[in-house]
Amino acid sequence: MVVKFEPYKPWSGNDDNLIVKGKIEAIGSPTEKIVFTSIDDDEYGGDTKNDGITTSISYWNRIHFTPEAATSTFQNVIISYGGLTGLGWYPYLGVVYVEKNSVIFEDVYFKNNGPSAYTLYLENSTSTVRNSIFENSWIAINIVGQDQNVFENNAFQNCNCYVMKDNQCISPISSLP
Ligand SMILES: [Ca+2]
Repeated sequence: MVVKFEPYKPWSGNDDNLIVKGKIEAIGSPTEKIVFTSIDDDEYGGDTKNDGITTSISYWNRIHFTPEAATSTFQNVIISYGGLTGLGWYPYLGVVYVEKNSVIFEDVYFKNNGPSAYTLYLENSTSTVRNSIFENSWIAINIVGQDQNVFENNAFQNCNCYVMKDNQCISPISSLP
């Protein structure tokens, strides 16, 4: 299954492309992944806009798990081209924003999300991130507030910072601007 999002429209008053107050059970398989991506991403689901090979891909913004949501699961999922391309001009909360909640990420391939900021934003979160890959991200995981998250066996490729906590990059230790 492929879910494609329209481009994010700044200042539209609608920053969440998908707001979760219930539960998402996105459970794919190793051979049939569930994909969340941009409408411009012709790699999955074909040329949705029927405009040929798209060279400039517009980013959608984010999936937001609100405090009232139940525990959700992403398993064998690809999440691509979310987030924002600009940094510092707008509150940035990642491609998946978990707010006072618990989400299980297992075998999730996060790629090309938020080249200027975060991919996964965990605020007072009790989430699990396991066997997942983060590729082409500025800050792969940002932890804010209480940290009762579990991280196991994740890989990071071409990320400036793997894990940031309380505005400090804790893995790897690096000097962020
Ligand atoms: Ca296209």
